[in-house]
Amino acid sequence: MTQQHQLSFDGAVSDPQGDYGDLPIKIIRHYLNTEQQQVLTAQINSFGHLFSRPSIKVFNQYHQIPRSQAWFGERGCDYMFSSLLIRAQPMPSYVVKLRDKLDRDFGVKYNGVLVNRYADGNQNVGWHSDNEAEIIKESPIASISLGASRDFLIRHNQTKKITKIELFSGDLLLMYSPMQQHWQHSLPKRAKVTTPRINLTFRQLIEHFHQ
Ligand SMILES: O=C(O)CCC(=O)C(=O)O
Repeated sequence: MTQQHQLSFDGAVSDPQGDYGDLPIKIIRHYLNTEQQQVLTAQINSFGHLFSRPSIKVFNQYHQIPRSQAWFGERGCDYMFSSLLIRAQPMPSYVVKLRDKLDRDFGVKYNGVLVNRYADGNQNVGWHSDNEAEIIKESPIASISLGASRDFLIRHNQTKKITKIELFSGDLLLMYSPMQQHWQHSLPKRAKVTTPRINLTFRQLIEHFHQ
């Protein structure tokens, strides 16, 4: 059964700092204030024992992912990552507060969040789309940045045109359909970055997809 998300996208990009053309995204700078960023960062760091760097198969060889990650979600919202089933851990309290704020502000109730931690600019994520089968079709993805500023790249699948956006601590990036169908994104290595960054991508999952 296909479930539909509750938010419609009107095509407008309201960020005054950038022209993202026809990209189905919206960026809200300073969505979280400094205090909110600090408490969230401290709490996520206190859950360090839940973070791991799983090995995934690329071209027949296993490689540890170049960042650490943890998956938080409601009961029944487990997540398949490169053929590894990751059981949902309960969301920390400030992550719940942020999830509820996104619901109030955008009318989307997220039930899962992938948290990536990049120790420094040598850690990254390669080109991919957030198109896992358990994500509700056409639901928007909300991405929050904390810590070091990093370049975020978006590449069109056909034209290969790349758009670079710098994401700063506290920024919210909303990715709407058909972002995951027509574009890929990545967070490239940046040697000059020496401090950590945390990213939370909130997703709407089909409950009990992995039974
Ligand atoms: O760290 C980021 O901003 C990107 C994270 C990402 O691409 C993902 O979680 O799918």
